[in-house]
Amino acid sequence: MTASPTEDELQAGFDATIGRNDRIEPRDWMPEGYRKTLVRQIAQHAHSEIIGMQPEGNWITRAPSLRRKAVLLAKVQDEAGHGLYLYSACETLGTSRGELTEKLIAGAQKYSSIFNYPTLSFADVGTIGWLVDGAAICNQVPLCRTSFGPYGRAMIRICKEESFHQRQGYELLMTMMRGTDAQRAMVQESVDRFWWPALMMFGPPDADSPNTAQSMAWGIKRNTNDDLRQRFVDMTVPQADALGVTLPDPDLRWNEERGAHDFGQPDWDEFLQVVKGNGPCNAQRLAHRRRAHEDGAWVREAAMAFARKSREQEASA
Ligand code: BYC
Repeated sequence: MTASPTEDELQAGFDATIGRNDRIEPRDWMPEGYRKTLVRQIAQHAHSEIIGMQPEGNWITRAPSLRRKAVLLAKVQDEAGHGLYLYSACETLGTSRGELTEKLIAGAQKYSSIFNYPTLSFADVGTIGWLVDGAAICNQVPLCRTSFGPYGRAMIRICKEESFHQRQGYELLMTMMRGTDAQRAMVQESVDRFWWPALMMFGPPDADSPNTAQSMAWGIKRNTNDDLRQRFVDMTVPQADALGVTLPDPDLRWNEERGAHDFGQPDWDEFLQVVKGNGPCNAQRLAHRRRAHEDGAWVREAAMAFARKSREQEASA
């Protein structure tokens, strides 16, 4: 008979797996802090996908053509799918989707700050695709190599779909920029409102990010918040030039020495307020999510009853 491994041996095995850049799988031993950090990040990510359906969903009934409506419907539906993959990844860590949803609607778990801003014009649908999905791609491509298997595998499919979302947003904006002066002005006004909140999506500056160091040591995060923000700015500036829009940052310029753009800082006080629940749409987003959850109670009950009956029928057959 072999003795069960000690806590130190289990920790050493975990450290060795992380050190080799191999994946941790749900059946593997993991430190409680690692599990907790993953549940926190993946749940926030899942909630962002689900809450993120609201600002765009706002335009489904008013999309200007059947084609735009079909594209937008498909995109919003994709976001629901992303939420489900991520809740499933969380379930492999022992936390149910129901539990996480309860925490979200009680305001006890976060979701991305970006979805607390309103979508005031149809151009916002394009800007969200271009800037918000663009930022999401920058942040999420490295997460395909995250150390926890189910999270990394979910991210592969999500990133493929986000790339498609980004292109549809860019194509929408390009079409508007080739239209009338009023359409061009609508795009510029939308970009002016979304630029700074998009930069905030990457999280606080590294110096103020309490979780980054440990998450990087565990291979959960592969890059720091500031690195990814820089990557996003460098990727987006030439796209803005091609579109013919101005990014609303007087400090934005190419730095030859660094081989990267210098840029200004978002208003971090505003970020903190939005994360604390005081953004322009926080109350509206949570109220809507809470209502949808309550309205869906009968669907969940019916599905559970159906599953129970199917099991009983199978057992008696
Ligand atoms: N908004 O120590 P830090 C999408 C919180 S979905 C709100 O740097 P971490 C899409 C942070 O949680 C986009 N809260 O944290 C969907 C922490 O609070 P707690 C979502 C934020 O985790 C539909 C505290 O601030 N993407 O793109 O190391 C349609 C300190 O921060 C934010 C993901 O979730 C924020 N922006 O790094 C279209 C990606 N930033 O929990 C598009 C996965 C920070 O300690 N997540 N906080 O109380 C990540 O990569 C990381 O969690 C973050 C933050 C980079 C976001």
